[in-house]
Amino acid sequence: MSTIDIPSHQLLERILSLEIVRVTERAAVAAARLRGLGNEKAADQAAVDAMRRELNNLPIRGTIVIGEGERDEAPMLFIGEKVGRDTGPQMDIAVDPLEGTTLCAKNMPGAIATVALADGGTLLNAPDVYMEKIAIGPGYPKGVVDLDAPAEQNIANLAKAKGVKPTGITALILDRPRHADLIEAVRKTGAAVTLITDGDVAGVIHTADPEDTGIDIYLGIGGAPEGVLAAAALRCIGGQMQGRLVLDTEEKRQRAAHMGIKDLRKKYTMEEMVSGDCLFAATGVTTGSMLSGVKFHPEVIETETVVMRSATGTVRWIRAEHREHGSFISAEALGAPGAREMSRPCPARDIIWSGGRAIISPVGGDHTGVTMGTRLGLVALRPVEVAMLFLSFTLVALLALGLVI
Ligand code: VTB
Repeated sequence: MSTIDIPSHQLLERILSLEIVRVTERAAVAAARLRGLGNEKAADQAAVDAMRRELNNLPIRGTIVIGEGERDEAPMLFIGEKVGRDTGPQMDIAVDPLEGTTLCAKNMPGAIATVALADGGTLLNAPDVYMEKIAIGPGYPKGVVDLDAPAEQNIANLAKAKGVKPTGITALILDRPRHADLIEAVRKTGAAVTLITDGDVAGVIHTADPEDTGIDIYLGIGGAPEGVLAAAALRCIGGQMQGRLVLDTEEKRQRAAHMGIKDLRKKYTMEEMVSGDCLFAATGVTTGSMLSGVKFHPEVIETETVVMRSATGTVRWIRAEHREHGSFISAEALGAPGAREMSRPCPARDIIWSGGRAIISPVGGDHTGVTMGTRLGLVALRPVEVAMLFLSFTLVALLALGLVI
């Protein structure tokens, strides 16, 4: 058997840029099975489990640097956890298996599964606190906006650099009471404000393509983990970003110090948050302005992923059709409603959920299903439909019997 020789310094760029897609795809599908069920925790847990499993398949010595929390509060993907096959390069990993848990639980647009891989020791070890953020896309002179400048100033500078009036600028801001003054200040300049309820990783990424997204600048306070992930993405596609941790209690300051942060008021540039080569990937869970959500069809699960490489700035949009459902966590394993009702063994079948329907797929793990459905091949049946079918068969049989007699 022939082997392909890839210099180790290209491993990250060449091999992992496709392997990483599987990581976010699996997490997205797992979370998507629980879309709209109002259970943020379950959806997040499903994504975490799936992502962790895939990360452990990668040929890397990985350390979770941005994760689900610190070890005692997060049993999996906690900060400091080692992942990968314990072979290959040392890598720092930032994960947000379900960015926008609320969006997923409410089946609202914009939930994603996301991950960033970077050379070991190059990602900011940020605690799970808030971060003040400002971000713009590529093509502007360095320093045209600044985290410490008033919003009015930033809008005016950006408008000038773009060659438009402030009315030609749109800022994206998380819709939170803490941003009331910021929103007012931006609107006073004549600039428009687009508000989002969650999902500021995608929010920051939007600034990279204002023509398409209509977003010129991201402003405001969001999660620090999301800040580092967004910085990784922007590092790949170009742009400017600054962030500062919000360490407003003694407990947070201690946590930050414990993680090696010396200057607690430091204003980080994008290059300081992600100081080496990195890869970023995100798969849509619910359809949003950046990515389509997971689609469950009878035979196929569809996903859409964006994967970016800082080394070359390549951005790949990968629309995948998955037929081997066995490699995804099944609905039943996740305790999706109704799964328990269908408890007859159905080897080599998987149940996928689509619009409240259990769909029995011809491939996959040894889960359970409606026997009738499996015999008919690839059909979607609700329990009530199975009962109707049974009744019809019985009626026909009785009629036939009557005719014979
Ligand atoms: C943002 C948003 C995330 O957290 O980072 C936000 O982008 C910040 O926290 O999707 P608050 O909700 O407390 O404002 C998320 O909403 C994820 O929880």
